[in-house]
Amino acid sequence: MAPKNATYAARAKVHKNPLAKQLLELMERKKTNLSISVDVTSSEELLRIVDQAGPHICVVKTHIDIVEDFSQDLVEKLTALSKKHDFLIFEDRKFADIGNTVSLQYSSGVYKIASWAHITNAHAVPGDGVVAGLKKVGQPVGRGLLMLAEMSSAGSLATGSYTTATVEMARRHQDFVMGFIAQRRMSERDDEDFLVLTPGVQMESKGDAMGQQYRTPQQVIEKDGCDVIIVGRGIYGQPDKIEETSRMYRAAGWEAYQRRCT
Ligand code: 5BU
Repeated sequence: MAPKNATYAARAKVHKNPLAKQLLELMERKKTNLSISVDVTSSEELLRIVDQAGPHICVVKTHIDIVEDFSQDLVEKLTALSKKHDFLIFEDRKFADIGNTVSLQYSSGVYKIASWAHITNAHAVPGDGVVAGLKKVGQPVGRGLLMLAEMSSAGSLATGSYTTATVEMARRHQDFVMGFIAQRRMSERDDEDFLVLTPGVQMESKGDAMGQQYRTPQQVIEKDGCDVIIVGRGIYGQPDKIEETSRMYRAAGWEAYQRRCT
């Protein structure tokens, strides 16, 4: 892996995974390591939030199955916003079934996730077949996969040897797996460079009533060596201040990255 203090630009130059390279280039070009998680149930509200946060983010993370009025029009508009503001779309689907099933869940059904989400993620619990099933669908159309190596929630079972085995699984599929959802940097090896995208980030609160645990951008990026902060309620929780709050988290994330690089 590139040294902890390597810049996104330097890592982009040599990265072999196409989606990881694309994201690192985007982060450097736009000077942001902020991803917004837009967990709202209306298409109109989702698009409004994304349009306002758009200038400040590198990734929009969705849970498309919570949108009550989902339609193909939503994904077309979201895709148009991703071009307008230059960000990638990450559907936080957390696939966790046998390869044959996940390949159908990823390509088909109501959502046809692979047709619009640049990035998705999967649990390692089914074994390598889950990656094989997603790769079969996603790789030919240039998609990337994140493995869930750790979770932000209290009492998560994704720790210790499970996390280690997840990293091993990712190593076997580096042409498709671009990195991890985790709470810290996952590898110090200099022959690999997995991106780490980290949820459970907020500056105001330490957690919620259902086990979510928050850490600050400084802790996540500067101390624990993660690459992207994922912020949900910390931004969309104040619907009238989306632009302002996104700007603030973007600045906090980028300053933490710059301190890490020096
Ligand atoms: P929040 O509002 O910032 O707490 O939202 C966090 C988002 O990240 C939400 O969509 C979760 O589903 C997602 N998430 C998480 O919070 N923790 C995890 O470990 C993983 C995903 Br994986």
